Amino acid sequence: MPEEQPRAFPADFLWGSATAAYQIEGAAAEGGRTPSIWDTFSRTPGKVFEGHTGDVACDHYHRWRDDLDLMAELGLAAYRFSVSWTRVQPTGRGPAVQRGLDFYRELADGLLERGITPALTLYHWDLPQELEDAGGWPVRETAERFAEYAGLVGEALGDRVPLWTTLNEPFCSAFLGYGSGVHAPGRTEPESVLRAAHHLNLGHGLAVRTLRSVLPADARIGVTLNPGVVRARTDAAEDRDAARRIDALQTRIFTGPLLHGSYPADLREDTAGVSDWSFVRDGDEAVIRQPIDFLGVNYYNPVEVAAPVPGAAGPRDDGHGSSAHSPWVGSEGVEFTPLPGGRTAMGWPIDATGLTDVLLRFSREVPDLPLYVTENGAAFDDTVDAQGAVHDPERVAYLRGHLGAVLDAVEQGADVRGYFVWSLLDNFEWAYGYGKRFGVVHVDFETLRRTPKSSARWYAELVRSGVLPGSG
Ligand code: IFM
Repeated sequence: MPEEQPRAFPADFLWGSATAAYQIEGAAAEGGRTPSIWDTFSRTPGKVFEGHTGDVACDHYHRWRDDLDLMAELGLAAYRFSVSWTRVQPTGRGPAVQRGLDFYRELADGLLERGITPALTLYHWDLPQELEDAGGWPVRETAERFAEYAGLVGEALGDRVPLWTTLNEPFCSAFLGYGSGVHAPGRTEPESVLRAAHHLNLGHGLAVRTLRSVLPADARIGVTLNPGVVRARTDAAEDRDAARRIDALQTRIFTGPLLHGSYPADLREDTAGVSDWSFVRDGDEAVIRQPIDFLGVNYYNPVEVAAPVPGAAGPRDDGHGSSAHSPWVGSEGVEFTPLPGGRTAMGWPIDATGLTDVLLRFSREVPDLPLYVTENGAAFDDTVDAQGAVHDPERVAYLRGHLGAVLDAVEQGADVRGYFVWSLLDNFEWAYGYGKRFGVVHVDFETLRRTPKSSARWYAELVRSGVLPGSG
């Protein structure tokens, strides 16, 4: 292997870490918080690994000051966290609960006191259960409720949070929540997937409009997607068509209306057997296409697909968990082929080139829109050694490779403004419970003790120097 030289990041590059409310906070029944769809789902037998729930999680709700001190010790410049909707607005309707807002206000102040920029996400999958009982994201009113909630949080925190994200990975909310059912609320209804995707988009558009009316003029507002990096197994027309279909479902169903003001015609054709799309009303696409200030990109791995095999039952391994129900509505037969090479503990292939590709894609598609890598990281089976240390060289290698991929994109002209490692802490990894560890900081889920892994130290040095070390 040729020796790699050290490479510098742009001087004003924003370095951070990311988490999400249900994955770390715990205190599920404190401060007036009521159940979200993830509380209900995690209590449903068989849905989450070993019946784990977010009841305690990392107990960040009580330990947030220590967690902020840890971030400061690591020299992090930004922290991406999400607000638990039911902590702020328990029923998803009506006035806010002051205690809920105060928690996030104090958190933001604690960050600012430590010189860390707060980056707030409004929705990281924890829909109030009451709104799900009223129909959930497949129902239009949920979009309106989301905008109302965005306004409450915006009014309360607008003076101290400069970076705002409406949704995190709406693909997962719609396709895994209502299609394959591996995420909350666990429904398996093909048309609901498309309805949910539309109402998430609409909720984003309405929320951006509301936020613009309550936030200071210099607040920056964006959305975070997990766009698919979908490669065709061969150059054959059928395989390329399979890649086009999956790209439409994972990415363009969101970027179409969000960035360009309309749903792609091919997506509507592919799904014509599932829905007539009459839930899209005149004017909706214009509402969805609000000017935004940045696009957040979450990246973990690429996928490779091929044309449906006659008689085959659909995806072998689409990387989104196992279910008898395909999330790929209208394209259920597309085959996902396993990729060679290393894998993380999630079974996800390790291939950093996809991160360069996805950043360059958006840099070409929306050249004036700044990009942030709002999540990137890897789960490995970390263990604590006899000295109490956690050495995770695979994660260091993963991060090094992917940060090199970010630089490759920057050097080819992509306007990437920052990077948030997923995740600060080991946490509740959704249907995998506490069985998968993504943190750069180890959490002992018995004692809740935090131990920075060697990757945290490696990342801290990168943040300090702004230079990706060479391999020599
Ligand atoms: O843990 C999740 C996060 O909540 C959303 N993006 C992917 C991560 C790893 O699966």
